[in-house]
Amino acid sequence: MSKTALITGITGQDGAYLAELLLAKGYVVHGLKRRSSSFNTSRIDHLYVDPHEGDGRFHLHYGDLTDATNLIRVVQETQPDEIYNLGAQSHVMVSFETPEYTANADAIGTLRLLEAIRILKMEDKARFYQASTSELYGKVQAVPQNEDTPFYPRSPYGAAKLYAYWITVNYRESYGIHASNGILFNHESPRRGETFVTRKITRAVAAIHHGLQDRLYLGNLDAKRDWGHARDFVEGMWRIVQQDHADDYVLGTGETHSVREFAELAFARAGITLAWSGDGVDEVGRNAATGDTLVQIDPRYFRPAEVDLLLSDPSKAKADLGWEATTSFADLVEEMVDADLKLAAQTAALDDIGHG
Ligand code: NDP
Ligand code: GDR
Repeated sequence: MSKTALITGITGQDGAYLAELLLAKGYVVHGLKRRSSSFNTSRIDHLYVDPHEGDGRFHLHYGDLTDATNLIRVVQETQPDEIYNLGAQSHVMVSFETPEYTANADAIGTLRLLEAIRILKMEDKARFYQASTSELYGKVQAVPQNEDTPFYPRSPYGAAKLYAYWITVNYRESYGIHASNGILFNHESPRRGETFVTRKITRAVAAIHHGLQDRLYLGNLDAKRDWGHARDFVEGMWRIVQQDHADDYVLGTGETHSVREFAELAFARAGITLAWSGDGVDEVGRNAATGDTLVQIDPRYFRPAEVDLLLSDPSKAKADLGWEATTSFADLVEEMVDADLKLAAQTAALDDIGHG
């Protein structure tokens, strides 16, 4: 008998990789997608089988984490063995603009799903995975950060995810639900949303390379992140859910790099060496060969409170799950730049024939 999974956030970066992984393992996969006035399923369109053309194992349901009755109905109809709660307003900077909505979707949304399990008396059937985050560590208390490092969130997003983390622990301890947190450090891919810093950089590098853009505006170049590849991390999520006993795990690479280093490597992949000069908001990154300014600081991208340094200690995941990140920082940057160079080449070609 194949297992059934329900994924919230299936249209996002991780949802798409996780759906692929579970389908490859023989699961029936149900996903929650939001109604939108334009198509929002580009990351998962390749998985969809038109019901008129075949009996696929991949099904989408309209829904939203802010809508409890919808969640209860979808859980009841799909009877999942495993629920992966990946849905969230996931942008840290945007959470400062939309703190209440972020709390509603990311914190109370998690509670609504857990309550759905309880209301439907599925405590013994449905295992639950919560997409927790290294943003919980926030203001640096210690490095490297592991499952015992104290939390100190630095954004409405981090604070909402803190509630989601603890309510997941609480429902495990109170009601015996197999509920686990994956405390995941940053993970990226060519499918990464365009406004996260890695993808913003790789798209700009590609656009600059093809003459479609002159300059890239960034905020804090000195923030350091532990960046891995999303494909590795969804495998870790699945392994967490397969454990006999639910628990909380850090997943990360154990390496940290600055935004500046990411930009240097990304430009280098397109054959451009960056040379930095100036200080603070006046710092610029020039093309070392031509002197053209390619990177400039825009203070609009500075956050009201910043997370300066994230560095994981993923040793518990290695010991208990046999999980390790397999993609190096350099390979990640290369894959992302190469994918965006291809996309930019298509745009440039369309521009050339007057379709831009
Ligand atoms: P994305 O932003 O790419 O995807 C978020 C998903 O959540 C999208 O499918 C989005 O739908 C959906 N969503 C947003 N709001 C709601 C809502 N109110 N109801 C239902 N669905 C909603 O995020 P990632 O794939 O990168 O991350 C997945 C999860 O993991 C998130 O919870 C994120 O906070 C967390 N996380 C991510 C890390 C990372 O580095 N990527 C690290 C640690 C945690 P739509 O497509 O319609 O916008
Ligand atoms: P983060 O990712 O906040 O770590 O959250 P993001 O890529 O947005 O920022 C990383 C760091 O880069 C700095 N930065 C910029 N960030 C953006 N977005 N745009 C810029 O122009 C820019 N310039 C510098 C930021 O200040 C920050 O320090 C991601 C999300 O996926 C969360 O959902 C997830 O929980 C965490 O990773 C782990």
